[in-house]
Amino acid sequence: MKPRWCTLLTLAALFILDRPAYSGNPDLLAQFSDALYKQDALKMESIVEGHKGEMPDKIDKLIETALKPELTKEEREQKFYILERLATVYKDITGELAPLKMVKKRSFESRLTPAVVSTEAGGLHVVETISTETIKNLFSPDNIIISSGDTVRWDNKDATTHLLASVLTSVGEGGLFSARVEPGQSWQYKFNTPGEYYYICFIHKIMYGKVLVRE
Ligand SMILES: [Cu+2]
Repeated sequence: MKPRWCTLLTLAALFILDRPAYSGNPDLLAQFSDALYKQDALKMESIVEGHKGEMPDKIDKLIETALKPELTKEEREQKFYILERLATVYKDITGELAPLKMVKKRSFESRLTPAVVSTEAGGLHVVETISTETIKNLFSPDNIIISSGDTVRWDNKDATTHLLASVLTSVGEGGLFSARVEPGQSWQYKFNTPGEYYYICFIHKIMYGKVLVRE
């Protein structure tokens, strides 16, 4: 394990944020996050080992908890971060990847706006990268449903370079990578295989988008 400063700082911040919510109400996630903060791998494993049989079910329930609408964005991201670590330990112990994929998928989706069916003539759908007054670097629209054989073109309408579509195989299908796309330029991709494609900008890793390709 190669701890990096940013990871350690994130963990420290998560732990501090995590404390008030859980103190006095120790549960699986709280115990695990405590072990995670202490980098106590053995403890993390023993917590997962102790709940191994019920873990997929527990992870499903914990995902629902993380998606509760009353949570702030930070609280949600913190819960998903710990859940991802939990599901990773579960995968390492059992070899089962499904719960980890589900955590990543639901966490990713929690950052998107509701999906819209894109009905462009000729099957060419345009997604722009924009920055608004308040938010920098966005895909717009960020969550579209298209048909198999359609093409999505990403137009960089921003003042920064973006790597427009770096699809995460760890979350959904495929594995495509655009080139660097300078302001004013475009990049496009034809989706021939139905499935769920989750993508980020590889330069600004806080830019999230999804293309659902139907039959
Ligand atoms: Cu970007």
